[in-house]
Amino acid sequence: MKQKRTVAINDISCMGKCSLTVALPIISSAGIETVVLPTAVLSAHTAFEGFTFCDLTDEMSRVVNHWKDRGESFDCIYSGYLGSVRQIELVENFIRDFRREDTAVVVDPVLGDNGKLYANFTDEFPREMVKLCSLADVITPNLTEASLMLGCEYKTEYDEEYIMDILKGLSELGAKKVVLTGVTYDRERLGVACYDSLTGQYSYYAQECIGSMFHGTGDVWVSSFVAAYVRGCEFSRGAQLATDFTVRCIRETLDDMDSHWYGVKFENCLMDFCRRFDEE
Ligand code: PXL
Repeated sequence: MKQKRTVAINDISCMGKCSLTVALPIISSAGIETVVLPTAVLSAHTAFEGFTFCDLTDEMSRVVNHWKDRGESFDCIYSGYLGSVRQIELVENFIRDFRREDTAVVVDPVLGDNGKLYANFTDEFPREMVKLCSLADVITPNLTEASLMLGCEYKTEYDEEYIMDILKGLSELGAKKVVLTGVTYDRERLGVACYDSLTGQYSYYAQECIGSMFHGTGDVWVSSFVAAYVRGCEFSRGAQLATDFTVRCIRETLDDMDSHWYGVKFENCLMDFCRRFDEE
């Protein structure tokens, strides 16, 4: 049987467990070939003081041209952390060049968290990200990224009607399916709100909220969602599996937060994760 193949476009934070160092093992563990297109190399992710950063935009163009010459193709194109407007444009062209009719394009519009744009991004960055999202089949913003892209106020108190408006607003940017992550209606349960604009279907899936902030969990969530989606899970079912997996990874880390402050122990949960697919 032909093996499914995803390309993950993201940075390599050499230490700290986010972006490619979680995408590669998680998507591979589901039996999917994971080709990588690194956008930058950092000594560690940006929560580590004194991190180094090497931009790879020029090298990305050379890598992409090689693949184009060879006529390579992908069942899924997944993009995450992008470092510049030029890189966003490069990914837009990548999608145009490599997308087949049955290619799933998943864009995680990494822009910020807790109501704030990440420090290294300019104000024009969200506008450019909107253009990239318009080419996607699925987008997976958190509420900060949604408000930055829609140009609306970031709220921490809201109801289902508000989330529905946000989901519809995001789908009007062009992506057919939207998953809004980090949604809580009561502060006790935290989860994801899904909207499929083709069927009009809305769903919400949440798990018990585990207080503090965990680095890299957005990337763990999207990587496991991509794995499930490429394995053929229905959109909202994929979002549920990804939520369950992310929560398991967080629980696995709780007893060791002092030494493991920078990421979650997803490694211990991979075996169970791939077994889930055989049960589906
Ligand atoms: O998890 C998102 C992410 C990806 N890549 C780098 C980051 C972050 C979040 O801070 O710093 C380099």
